[in-house]
Amino acid sequence: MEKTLFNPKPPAPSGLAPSGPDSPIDGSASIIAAILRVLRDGERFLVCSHSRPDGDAVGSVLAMGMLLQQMGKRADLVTADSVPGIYRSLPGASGIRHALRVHGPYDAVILLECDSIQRARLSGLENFFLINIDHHISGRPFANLNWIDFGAASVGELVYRLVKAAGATITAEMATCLYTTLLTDTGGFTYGAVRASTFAIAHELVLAGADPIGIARNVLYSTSTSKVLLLGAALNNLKREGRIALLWVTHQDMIRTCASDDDCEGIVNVAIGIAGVEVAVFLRELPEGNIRLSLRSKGKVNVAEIAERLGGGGHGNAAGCTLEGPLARAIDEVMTELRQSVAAFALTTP
Ligand SMILES: [Mn+2]
Repeated sequence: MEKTLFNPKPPAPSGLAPSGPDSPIDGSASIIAAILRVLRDGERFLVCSHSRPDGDAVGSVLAMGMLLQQMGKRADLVTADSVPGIYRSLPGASGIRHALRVHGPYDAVILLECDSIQRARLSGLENFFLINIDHHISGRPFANLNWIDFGAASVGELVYRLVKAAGATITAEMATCLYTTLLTDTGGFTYGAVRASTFAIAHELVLAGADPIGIARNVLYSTSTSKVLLLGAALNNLKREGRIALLWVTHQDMIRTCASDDDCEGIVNVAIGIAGVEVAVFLRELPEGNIRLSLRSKGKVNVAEIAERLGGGGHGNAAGCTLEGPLARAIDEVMTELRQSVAAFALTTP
């Protein structure tokens, strides 16, 4: 199989970026055409995303499934982990299966938001023609077709552009899924690759039937009691050192508060929300003793670089990695990296 490589250009400075949701912002027309050719020629597809799927993963998998359905194709939607509770009310969410192995036959597998095959945690993927659509800085051209655009606010934005290019209809159900990807990947339009075109797309999605208040209520105001209790445990461990904020929970905290994996999502955002903090990290002790880290930045420190040095990846504003325990050692390791990054930032800041 021939490997087609697409090299993303860095996004244009926001003041110079063409406006409007349909404007090609990165010369992506040829890769979109190549992807659509594969979709039109094939009959049966697998759509998947990373393990522990977030709002962008779930929303973009569902919208891609709806596009394929409109094109008269068969699409299996699969993730390695089940859909988090707050996204289960999305149209079609009950149709996402969770499995650890896929069989096919498939004409192509579409991987959304994955920087490698391994990120999907689904065995058997390597046997198929792979299409990779991603917007992470850590994105890699590992597939047969690669569309990596780190100027996109969400992978859902890229699916939106594919839907438009295919001449398909943005249904109310599709609009709801795509709007959710924008809302969640930008923290409610407050960080990430938010620009004028993000709002133009959101505008079109609301016109198409996405309910911004209902979606915000489902996604942002549906916190479980166990998550609030876990947040309390994390806040008890909050430490501040200059522009760095750090908080953590032990496995014992997880058991005591009856917290699930989902309940850890977003705790780091409380720490990055503190005035004067530029970079924040949330550490969680896993049952087997490893430590999962979530890093956030307000934009001056690139946490993707820090996460990559520690064996992980992500965006400049939001990244993650897993370190060996015990907790105290992982804290030392990440704090050494964070102090260096913040010191480098201070040198270049008046
Ligand atoms: Mn995303």
